[in-house]
Amino acid sequence: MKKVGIIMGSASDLPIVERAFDTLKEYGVEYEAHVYSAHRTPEEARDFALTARDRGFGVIICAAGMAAHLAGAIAANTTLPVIGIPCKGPVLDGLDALLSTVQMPSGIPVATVAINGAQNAALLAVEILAVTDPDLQSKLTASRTTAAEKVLNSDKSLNS
Ligand code: RP5
Repeated sequence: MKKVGIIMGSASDLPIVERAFDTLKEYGVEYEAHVYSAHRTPEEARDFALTARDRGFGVIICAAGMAAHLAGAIAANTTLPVIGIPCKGPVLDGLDALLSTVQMPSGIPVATVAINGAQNAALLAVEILAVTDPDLQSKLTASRTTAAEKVLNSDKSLNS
């Protein structure tokens, strides 16, 4: 199975990104995480993107806050799918990172999840890998069934 690459712009993003680690572990998906900054360590970020496909990665998740250009900078150097997590920073409630990540000009896509949406980023990565992995697809289906049952049980308990 292909691996998921997870890059965060700063160690300060780790508390948000940890949710993605947990989700990938739940699905038994191998991942490799790094702290690489688009502006503080541009060479390392670029090298990761350039070599990721040959090193067995199938998708890359990038988490960054403020003027968050990490996902775009990674996407510029790979044709692997890139998922961006805009991280909430000390000002503007993460709107700065959201717009910086989601508003990619045409030609270089970044699939952007919600502000701090690390779980969905991981799930989207799993869904991408599941396109060619029936076992992973079965796990995703089972998880959706469990989630639906939980909602329906909540509904039932309201009216009993
Ligand atoms: C971004 O700037 C990082 O992704 C982080 O969210 C934000 C602040 O970084 P630190 O100053 O905490 O290292 O590059």
